[in-house]
Amino acid sequence: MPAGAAALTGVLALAAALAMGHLVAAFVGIGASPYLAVGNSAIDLTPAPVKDWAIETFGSYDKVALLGGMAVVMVLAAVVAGLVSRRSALPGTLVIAVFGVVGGVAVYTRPALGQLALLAPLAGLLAGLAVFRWLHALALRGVSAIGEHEIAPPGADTRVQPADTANRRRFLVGASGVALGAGVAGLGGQLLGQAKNAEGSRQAIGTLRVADPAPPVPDGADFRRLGTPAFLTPNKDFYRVDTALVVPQVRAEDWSLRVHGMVDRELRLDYADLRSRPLVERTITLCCVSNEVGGPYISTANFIGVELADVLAEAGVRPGAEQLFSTSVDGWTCGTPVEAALDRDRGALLAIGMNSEPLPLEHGFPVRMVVPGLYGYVSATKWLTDIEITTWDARRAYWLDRGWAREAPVKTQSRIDAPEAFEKVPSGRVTVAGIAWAQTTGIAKVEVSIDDGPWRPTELSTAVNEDTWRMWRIDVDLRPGQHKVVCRATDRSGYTQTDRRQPTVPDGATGRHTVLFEVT
Ligand SMILES: Nc1nc2c(c(=O)[nH]1)N[C@H]1C(S)=C(S)[C@@H](COP(=O)(O)O)O[C@H]1N2
Ligand SMILES: [Mo]
Repeated sequence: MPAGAAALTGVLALAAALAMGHLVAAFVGIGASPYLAVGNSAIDLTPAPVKDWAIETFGSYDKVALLGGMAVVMVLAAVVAGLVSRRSALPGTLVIAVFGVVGGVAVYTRPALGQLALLAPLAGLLAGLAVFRWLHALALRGVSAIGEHEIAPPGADTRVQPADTANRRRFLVGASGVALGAGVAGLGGQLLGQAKNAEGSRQAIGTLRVADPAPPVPDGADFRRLGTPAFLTPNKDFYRVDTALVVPQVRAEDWSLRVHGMVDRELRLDYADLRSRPLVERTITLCCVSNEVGGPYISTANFIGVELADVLAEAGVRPGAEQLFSTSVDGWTCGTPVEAALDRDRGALLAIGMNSEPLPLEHGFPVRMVVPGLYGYVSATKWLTDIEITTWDARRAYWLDRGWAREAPVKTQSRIDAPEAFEKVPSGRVTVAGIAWAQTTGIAKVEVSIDDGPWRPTELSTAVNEDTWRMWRIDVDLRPGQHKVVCRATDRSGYTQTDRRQPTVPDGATGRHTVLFEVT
């Protein structure tokens, strides 16, 4: 096959693969575009000095430079893949497969993309393979015609020449078709993706001006050097629980909230409206009803938003209303007791910010609910779009039909973070540390029992507020061997967490966290 046709075959297969991947990504989340995902992974994997150099050299064009550089490298690789496939399609097929795997891995390892995101690199891979094999076959057909022509005695067969031209034309028509198709698919993906580009919308929001900031978290609020979590959970580490396979993409500009049902005035709020109200910031610990005793589904953030009670007062909640039935853009629903939402002491928020940033997409951008003291599934609707004030009988929220309780206040609990289960620690003085929480009440004390011995009080971290977790620690002298530690929290109402074990269904696990470890 002529070198030109071979190179063109490689390049067009690449174009088809990237364009198809980009188009499918417009539907499953533009971050799944193999081109962008590889680019994003490249950014993450680039050593800091190189990154700094790129930013210094290219300024705000650093990403354009990266994507351009990637394009050059990929086109060169595609040309080579085409050239080494002049006899057989196998080498090029292998190169495309490798590209496909790289794209797939890049998409798979991107944070905040669901499994469906893999459809994009998969579609790209299939398109690349199909185009490559098809154009390759077309190009080879032209060649076999030329071959016949060359071995035929001169002047013996003049009809070969038209056949050769016809095959060449067929290849060129096919190649143009692929180029056009790839162009349309790529552009279509780009336009569709931009139209739904929630991350772009989020980036454009800028700083949220908070009228009433949360008090700074004091130094002694955590024992992170002893193994507890940091008091404020960084957004990227904040636990995530939801039913969304693909993170819903809502641009702030397109968002609105309808508040209706048993109200005097139906409200419709948009993002600009919400943002222009006096914003408050509250430090709140959120946790999930699916958290096992000792489990990880608990985190703390500074949430920024407007008072839910203010919005409800504006709408005028009618007597007899029992639940706030909220719905997210992806159809998930949640029922929150009206008293909890109206209770100003509790301080529920329509949150638009988290740890000084606009909400991250996976935590509900543009707007979510946060109600201190209630498990997330009855209070913390992400990607919120509708609140209906109604009765318990009129509406049933998502998890109710799946065995979970209608009302689910957070249970007083505690967890051991250090030592870890089955950890080997050096003998002598051993530090045991962990967290405890009793939202809306506050932690009064945490005790531990070592090897079934007496309960011993632990030192508590500086309290931040009653809606947040509190850290605890104690030093114990232990002989070498196996040891067991159990913890229990008592809240400010005087209640000590029960040792009765109950599973997470229907309204949250109970029991006491126990850790076995070894002193060596
Ligand atoms: N739209 C939507 N909101 C949701 C959920 C969901 O599945 N969909 N899950 C809820 C549950 S069960 C919890 S525990 C919290 C978790 O919030 P996070 O992912 O920001 O930590 O979100 C709540 N809000
Ligand atoms: Mo949850």
